[in-house]
Amino acid sequence: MAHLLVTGGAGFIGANFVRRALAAYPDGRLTVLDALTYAGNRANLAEVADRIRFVHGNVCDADLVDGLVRDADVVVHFAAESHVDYSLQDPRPFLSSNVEGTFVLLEAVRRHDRRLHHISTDEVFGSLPLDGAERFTEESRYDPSSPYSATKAAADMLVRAWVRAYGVRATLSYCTNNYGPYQNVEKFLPRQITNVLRGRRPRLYGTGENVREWTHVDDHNDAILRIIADGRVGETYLIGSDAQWSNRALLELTMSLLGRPVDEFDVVPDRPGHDLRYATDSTKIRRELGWRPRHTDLADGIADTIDWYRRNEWWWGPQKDATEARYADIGR
Ligand code: NAD
Ligand code: TDX
Repeated sequence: MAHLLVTGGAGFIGANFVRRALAAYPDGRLTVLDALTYAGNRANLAEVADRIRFVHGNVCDADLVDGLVRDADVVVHFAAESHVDYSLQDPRPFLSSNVEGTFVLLEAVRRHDRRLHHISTDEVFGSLPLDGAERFTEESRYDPSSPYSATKAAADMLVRAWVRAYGVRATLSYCTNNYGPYQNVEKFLPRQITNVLRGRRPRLYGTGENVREWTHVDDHNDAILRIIADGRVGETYLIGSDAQWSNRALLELTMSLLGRPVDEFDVVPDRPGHDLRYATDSTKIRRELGWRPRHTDLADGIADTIDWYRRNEWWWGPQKDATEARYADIGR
């Protein structure tokens, strides 16, 4: 395998990607660049620490990035500020990491003519009406609702322009909501699971009717490996499992899997600008690259995830109080 440079490889999806890429290519070389923000944790890579080079640094550091990109063949760009609620509270780090960081990386990739895969999100397409069968496609119009999704959209626009203007060899993918091990306790499922494990009540925003499509992190990462291997340069790919659930229904499922009464949660004030529904049509990657989600039973996937959080309180425990204190500040 080529030498991979993985930005954001100490975060949730990036660290799962690193393990998956090394399992798929046991002789591969892999370098991780990660700033170790509150969301990055070297413990996420402990099992593979002796098989990778870990560089503690920022994607906005042009000199550092230039040298790392020069030494790599393929760059997989996960590094980003990723939490919508925090972006509403303080957008600045999102502009720097998500927009400027992508710019710095693109310039290095352009100088050294390296292959880039850029990780985006279905959130850049905004909100679908709750009632209706419409789904996002690769042709959907960008219409972001939060500072997070606006900065992800801006980064995508830079990547698309660098492909057209400079012939940069890049692909982009837009995945739906991920779940699985090592997800930060700020996100919906880990927050609710760890609340219950700590004897606290889960917190549902607003009516809870908002719909998200849940894709297992390993399915997302398998799709990325397919795109790196066989994706067409300049193309964009949606990645989604089709498992669309309202937050309320998903919370009830999670409560029952935790062995708790399904209505034992609090309703809290809604997120401003809360997108109503995300749903994707991922026909393109299925047809062109033969990708399929393997985790097709969401209840099974969540049961495994609950089990992981039960067994790994050493991992999430230290973050939990600070995360809930931050939520208390914003009243959610
Ligand atoms: P995460 O917050 O768990 O991890 C982000 C990682 O990036 C952390 O390790 C952090 O330290 C690092 N990072 C942040 N800013 C950096 C910078 N300036 N320089 C270097 N490293 C930096 O996020 P995640 O959930 O793993 O998401 C990874 C990527 O996938 C993001 O680009 C996100 O937009 C995208 N995405 C996430 C989801 C999801 O459901 N979580 C879905 C679709 C797309
Ligand atoms: O406590 C909560 N209660 C609640 O009802 C939290 C944390 C969230 N929610 C709702 C908001 C959303 O409708 O649950 C849904 C999921 O929330 P998040 O986990 O914050 O995810 P979301 O805002 O949908 O964005 C996620 O998917 C796309 C990731 O955080 C992004 O990084 C990714 O791009």
